[in-house]
Amino acid sequence: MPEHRLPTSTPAAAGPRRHSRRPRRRCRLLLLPAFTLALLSLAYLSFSSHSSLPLHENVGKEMDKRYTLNATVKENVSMAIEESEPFIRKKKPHKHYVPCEIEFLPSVENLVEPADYNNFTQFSLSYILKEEHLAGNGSLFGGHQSLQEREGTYYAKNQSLHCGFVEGPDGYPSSGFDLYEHDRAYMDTCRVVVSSCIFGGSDYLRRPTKSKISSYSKKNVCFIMFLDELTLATLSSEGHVPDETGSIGLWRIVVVKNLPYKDMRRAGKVPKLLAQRLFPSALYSIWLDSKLRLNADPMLIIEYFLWRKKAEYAISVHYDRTCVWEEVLQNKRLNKYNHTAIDEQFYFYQSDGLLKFNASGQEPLLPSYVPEGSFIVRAHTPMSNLFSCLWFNEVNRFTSRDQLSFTYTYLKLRRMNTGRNFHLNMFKDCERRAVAKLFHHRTNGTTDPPPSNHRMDKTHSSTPS
Ligand SMILES: *[C@@H]1O[C@H](CO)[C@@H](O)[C@H](O)[C@H]1NC(C)=O
Ligand SMILES: *[C@@H]1O[C@H](CO)[C@@H](O)[C@H](O)[C@H]1NC(C)=O
Ligand SMILES: *[C@@H]1O[C@H](CO)[C@@H](O)[C@H](O)[C@H]1NC(C)=O
Ligand SMILES: *[C@@H]1O[C@H](CO)[C@@H](O)[C@H](O)[C@H]1NC(C)=O
Ligand SMILES: *[C@@H]1O[C@H](CO)[C@@H](O)[C@H](O)[C@H]1NC(C)=O
Ligand SMILES: *[C@@H]1O[C@H](CO)[C@@H](O)[C@H](O)[C@H]1NC(C)=O
Ligand SMILES: *[C@@H]1O[C@H](CO)[C@@H](O)[C@H](O)[C@H]1NC(C)=O
Ligand SMILES: CC(=O)N[C@H]1CO[C@H](CO)[C@@H](O)[C@@H]1O
Repeated sequence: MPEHRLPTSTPAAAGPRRHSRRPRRRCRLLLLPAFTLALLSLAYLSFSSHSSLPLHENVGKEMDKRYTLNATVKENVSMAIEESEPFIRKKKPHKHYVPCEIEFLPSVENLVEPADYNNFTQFSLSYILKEEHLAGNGSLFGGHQSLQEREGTYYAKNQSLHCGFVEGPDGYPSSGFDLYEHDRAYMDTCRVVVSSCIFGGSDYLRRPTKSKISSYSKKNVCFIMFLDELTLATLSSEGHVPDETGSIGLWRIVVVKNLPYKDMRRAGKVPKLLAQRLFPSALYSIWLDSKLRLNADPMLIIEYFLWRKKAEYAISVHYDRTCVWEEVLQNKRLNKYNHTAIDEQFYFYQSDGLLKFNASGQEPLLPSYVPEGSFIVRAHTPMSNLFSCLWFNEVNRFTSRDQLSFTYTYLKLRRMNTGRNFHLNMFKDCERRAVAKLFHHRTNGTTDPPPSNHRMDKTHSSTPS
């Protein structure tokens, strides 16, 4: 019988994180039975027909049906969606964004973390958990980091830095992102995580395509959907009520109380960028925006985007733009954010060396300076965790438009750590479309389902119209 193993290496960043030691030990105990079960089920699967693992079929075959919308509907939909795609689409009506074929492994069987994979830059990070002084720039949750402190955090070395979840002095109210103890205990056990969030009732719940998720992943991967109380109430009133295990389909619902920012988009950056803080035992995590439906197996995603590419962080390029200059213009054109604040951030970055994208050779080479951050795959290595903290700190200090700060953060990290690489895989947008299906955000103030020519979950037929 072939050998079946989980990625079992210990987290590379296992340094002196005071609060991760004990949970990890507990998590091993908890994982042991689950792991045995998984082995048994895999053994069973390898002797049964493989019909329950149709992981390789149809990936990338299906055209993105959005582009078959007729002109009238297109016009109306474009007013409702948050991302800037409709603007581009109107200008370039013939540009079609289609998924491409991804050569995933045929199944999760025999999946083993490659022996030479976890050979990344080593150092240990700890996080500032509490601040006594509350002066200076910044929110309480993000901490009050001076520019001088900020500069020091870019070095890939043993250090303690701000990375969200900062609390004030004793007796001070919580800085936010409060979770129930039972959810926190569950999250502490997760080794591989898929997560997403909906805050402010801004979206529908898109369930992962069950037929694409292996039973191995169903058992061993945590699927966590963070909701605020408003969104939970909205979804419940529409008939999507968590079952007795707190789940809706594969998603385990985790309610977040006391969001740390009034701006819901900024609050959404906490689970998006800080998986290493929320899941202290996790080795791998996958983030997807709520506008996406997961359409591939998480373990196969990790194999393809990280292991095979020897990468510790994977994010797709933007479908259209490559230069931060264009991104700034587009953000202003669509009034995404206070223009003055965008300019302050942009000028700051230029004064600290941000250049225009030049396809014919800048080191380090990147296919684009603008990411499409709705789908992120990462190994929780020291460099990857450091980058996530640095990126979050930019979003906390400047605008919440994380596409403006991604490349600056990456380039500065590289520049300040020559010879200590950060292995980034910036993959094609069409690959993102192959693993996650794109939907429109919910229209504010209505409970209309997405246009009817979008594919819907069968289980969503109860959505009110
Ligand atoms: C960094 O931390 C690791 C683990 O705690 C330790 O083994 C190592 O000696 C430290 N390195 C330096 C330069 O302090
Ligand atoms: C476009 O869609 C709308 C709404 O579904 C429909 O009323 C209209 O007839 C369609 N127009 C064309 C040209 O198909
Ligand atoms: C488009 O929106 C307008 C105004 O909101 C509405 O009157 C019209 O019926 C909508 N058309 C379609 C096809 O949904
Ligand atoms: C790890 O990386 C170092 C430096 O890049 C290299 O010398 C070494 O051979 C690598 N080890 C493995 C097991 O790949
Ligand atoms: C706070 O922000 C202002 C303007 O952005 C800046 O001039 C000042 O240096 C910052 N203070 C600290 C302590 O970082
Ligand atoms: C826009 O941002 C600037 C600089 O951060 C700030 O001074 C101004 O009050 C903001 N304007 C609005 C309307 O929020
Ligand atoms: C882009 O880089 C190439 C090669 O380094 C250089 O020759 C060219 O002038 C650069 N273009 C711009 C617009 O900076
Ligand atoms: C502009 C607008 O309609 N905003 C509304 C979006 O939805 C929230 C919550 O339902 C309302 O409070 C806003 O007024």
